[in-house]
Amino acid sequence: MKSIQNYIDGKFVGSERQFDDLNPADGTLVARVHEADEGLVDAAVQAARKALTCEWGKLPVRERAARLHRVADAIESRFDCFVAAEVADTGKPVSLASRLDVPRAAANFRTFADLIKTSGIESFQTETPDGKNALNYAVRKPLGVVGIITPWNLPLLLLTWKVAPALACGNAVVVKPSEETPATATLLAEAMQDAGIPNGVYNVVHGFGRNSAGEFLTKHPDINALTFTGESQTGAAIMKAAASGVKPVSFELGGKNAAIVFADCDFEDTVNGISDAVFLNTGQVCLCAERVYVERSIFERFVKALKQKAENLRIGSPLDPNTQTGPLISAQHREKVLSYYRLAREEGATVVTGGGVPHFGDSLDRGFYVQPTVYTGLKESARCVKEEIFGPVCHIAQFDSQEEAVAMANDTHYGLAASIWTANLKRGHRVAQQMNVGITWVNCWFLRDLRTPFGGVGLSGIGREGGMHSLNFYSELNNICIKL
Ligand code: NAD
Ligand code: 6OD
Repeated sequence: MKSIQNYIDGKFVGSERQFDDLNPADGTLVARVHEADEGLVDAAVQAARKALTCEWGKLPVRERAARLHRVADAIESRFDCFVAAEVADTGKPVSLASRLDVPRAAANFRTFADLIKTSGIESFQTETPDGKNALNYAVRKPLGVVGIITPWNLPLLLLTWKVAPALACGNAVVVKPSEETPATATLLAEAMQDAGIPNGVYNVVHGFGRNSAGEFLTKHPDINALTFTGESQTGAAIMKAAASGVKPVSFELGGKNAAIVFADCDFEDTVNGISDAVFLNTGQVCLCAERVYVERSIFERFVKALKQKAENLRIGSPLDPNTQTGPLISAQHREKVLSYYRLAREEGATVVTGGGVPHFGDSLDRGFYVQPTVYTGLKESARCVKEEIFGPVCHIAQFDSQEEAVAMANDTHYGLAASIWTANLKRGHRVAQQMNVGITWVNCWFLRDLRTPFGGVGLSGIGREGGMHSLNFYSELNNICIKL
């Protein structure tokens, strides 16, 4: 049986306590995972502290950047291993892991390696009271040891999104991947070794949240900053832990994202775009649109078209290159999604399509699949319209005016992403600027430029990462003022 170990100070480290890593497509055992206890988490933090004072902390920026490019090379040279590990852990289709997750992991390292070499810092010539001048400039320094905690939906993509800028800024990291998807974080350790990243710079501890590696890491006094992607409630617990040491936090949390479809949109492109926005990764992307608002004159046509898209999605084995939709991550998460499918009916929804579990007649029946689902007819106050479901499901409502659409889209405690679909770009700009979110797409969805700010407002997060925003989070600026 395969085993997945912690990675501490350049060594793979086992532990007595282990837990199962299951394949969501059929419930089979992928590996036994070694859970880090408090002692191992401490060893990882101390290894990271030591690494800061050794070779890594002294490397010139261009050499650090070169090594991060080598990490990207190492990911690319192990492409098939990363894809296979991500597919087995998450159940996502092999086509998706190959075109999104693994290429993005390499791109994350390349982007921040290049950015750290070319980024400047502000400077000011300052007039002084005695009629002379002073020069102010800032220098960028690492934060120290960064604790990184990540979820299961895009495990490698989201982990490297934080590891790459943290290392580019000269920090050492201790990462705690989701207990559901531990494999690629440990595989990344091998890429780090190939790339000549010194021992202790990248450490992995496996385990759960409360009373396990996640909590041990967030409470550790020698962590200098915490960056987290996951549920809003978990973010609140981590914030409490960070508060005692007044540690900086960066949070990318949940969403209940809206899409607004105007009657003048390019109909076919929009149906394709919304279908992706609702169903990609079986709806397990924080940016997915669970609320779709469609202008009344095209409402019926749109509902029919999205129903057809949902019913035509090829659900099946993640290993089949033609599969478009895999299972949900776990039996527990499937129960959560199915509880919302039941609730939608109780709340008076019209089931346009789906609402249940598909049947395959083979081993996939032991997997955690649900049907892609579309609802209409719910009140805006319904729990299914207010709460994040995180499955392949959306509710479609109609609107008559732009103001009404904007008001409904913004009526949420979340504020991660929105998308606007219209041929009228003036309106696209106007509506986009009224969205209370961190990211708005017009006539597209999840189109990423890694230099742009990424994050959410309200329950969707604190701070922004991406480009300079990442460099600013993962470093401290020391402003130096020189009287001339
Ligand atoms: P989760 O919050 O349950 O778990 C995320 C990570 O936190 C896991 O590694 C888990 O072990 C750890 N954790 C849990 N409790 C902890 C605690 N008390 N202390 C320390 N660590 C703890 O989230 P999930 O179910 O893995 O992921 C799905 C959620 O993530 C959804 O809400 C989704 O919207 C959100 N998400 C947000 C973004 C974003 O960029 N905004 C991206 C991906 C996922
Ligand atoms: O693309 C990214 O950088 C990013 N953080 C995506 C998050 C997706 C959420 O599931």
